[in-house]
Amino acid sequence: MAQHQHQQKQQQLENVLRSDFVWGYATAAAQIEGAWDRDGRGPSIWDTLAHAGGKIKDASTADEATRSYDFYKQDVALLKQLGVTAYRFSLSWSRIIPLGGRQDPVNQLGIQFYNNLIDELLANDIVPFVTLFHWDVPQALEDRYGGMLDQVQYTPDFVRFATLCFEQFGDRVKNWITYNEPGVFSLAGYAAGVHAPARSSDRSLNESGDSSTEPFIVGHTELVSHAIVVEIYRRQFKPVQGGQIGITLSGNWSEPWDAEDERDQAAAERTRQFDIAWFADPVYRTGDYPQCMRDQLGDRLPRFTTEQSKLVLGSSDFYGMNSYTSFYVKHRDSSPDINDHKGNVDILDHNKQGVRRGSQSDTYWLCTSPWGFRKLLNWIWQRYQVPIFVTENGTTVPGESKITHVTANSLHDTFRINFFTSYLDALAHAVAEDGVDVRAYFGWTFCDNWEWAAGYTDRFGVVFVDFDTPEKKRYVKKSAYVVCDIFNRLIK
Ligand code: PNW
Repeated sequence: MAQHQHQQKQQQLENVLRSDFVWGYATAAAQIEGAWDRDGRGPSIWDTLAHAGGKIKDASTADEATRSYDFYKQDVALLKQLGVTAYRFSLSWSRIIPLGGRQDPVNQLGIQFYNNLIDELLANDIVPFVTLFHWDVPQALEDRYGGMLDQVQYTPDFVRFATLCFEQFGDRVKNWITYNEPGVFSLAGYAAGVHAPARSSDRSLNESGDSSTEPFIVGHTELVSHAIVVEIYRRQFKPVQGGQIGITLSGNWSEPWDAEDERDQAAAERTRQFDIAWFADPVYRTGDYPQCMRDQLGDRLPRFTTEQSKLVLGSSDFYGMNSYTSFYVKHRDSSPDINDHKGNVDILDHNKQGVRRGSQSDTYWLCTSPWGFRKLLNWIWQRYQVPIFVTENGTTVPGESKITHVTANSLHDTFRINFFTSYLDALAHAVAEDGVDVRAYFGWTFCDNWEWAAGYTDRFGVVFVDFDTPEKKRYVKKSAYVVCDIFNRLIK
């Protein structure tokens, strides 16, 4: 009951989003393509992790996933049917360069696949938003030099991959995202050790790694290589191709546990900075990490050279914003643990008054909390002052993970409808009443897919996928139609 205290009765807004506002759904190559070893594709660190066993909840792999490699035409037709004006997807680096490195051969069949997909989207008037990196480092680079832990060796390899993509696809792709969620990639892969490449300090969980240093090294590699790629795009490609390029950051809203307690207010702000400003301050504001991170982490946080700092500052044409939920944050009196990455706080589901952050989804960290989404849009806009593209936002539905075969009931996803309705309402109010500049929105995700370490158990799609059928049959859920109606009402 208490959670409803967050919800206020608000008028239904109309025509508040720009007439050129684009919307659609986002996906990632590793989660949908399948065809993991077909037509010359090399393995990524996620193929290795899944095949090794023991790390994926349902012991599944992404070998087939939703088979969008085979069914991309049907998927584009379905996207069209759902009314979208844009589609965000990522490129599988090891499909394009199977071994990943700057001297390694290019796989023409990989290039061909993405050419086909891009052409199919354009033929249907759907604008492609292309992410270069969505967590799938080529395994060969991990084996050669430890992937992103080696900034010196990794960077020219990523630069070559990115440059090849601009050359091959940039005549038609005008919206580029370098990295998806550098923070989640670093923390889940190198601190918690639950994502590829599965490293952490916890020897009961992972063979190697150091949760106190590696996430920050990897984050630094991502920021610096992102900035180098953006500089190349702006100098060599943008003058001819005329597109835009940026980065997508994850971030949830942190609310003080006791709104009256200055220590909790400071703790919540510190957590926002560890969560978001870690990457956003260098890129949009100062060219350096936040002071509170330097204070807590000292020399474990890498330093930018003067040249790197100049390159990183201003290196994104827009703010790519992935956000799902909100948390309550309480200060701690103890000194921070060496493996802390959140600013030495307790992260809680309820505030001091016992109000819950929102209704629980099927995903342990995700509750419906649109009240925080509006606050977060405002915080980002005020701190960084660049146009916001919401590049991911969505939810699973309680109980949906237990459904394997489609039923009429499983397509009536009321919980997801409430999620999208309330978040889009919050977004519309942030634009119309708070003056936040939001220009794009992508729901996560198009169809149920391989949800990383959760395997096929977490269904984030607005399209249901029957994974037991050979053709991974798709069924549209009701939320897909509701989202389309909402944008028809909101866009001028
Ligand atoms: C994102 N969190 O990851 C990824 O970009 C997607 O590939 C993924 O499928 C989707 O969200 C749903 O999980 C996140 O803990 C993982 O706040 C965790 C969090 C946020 C985003």
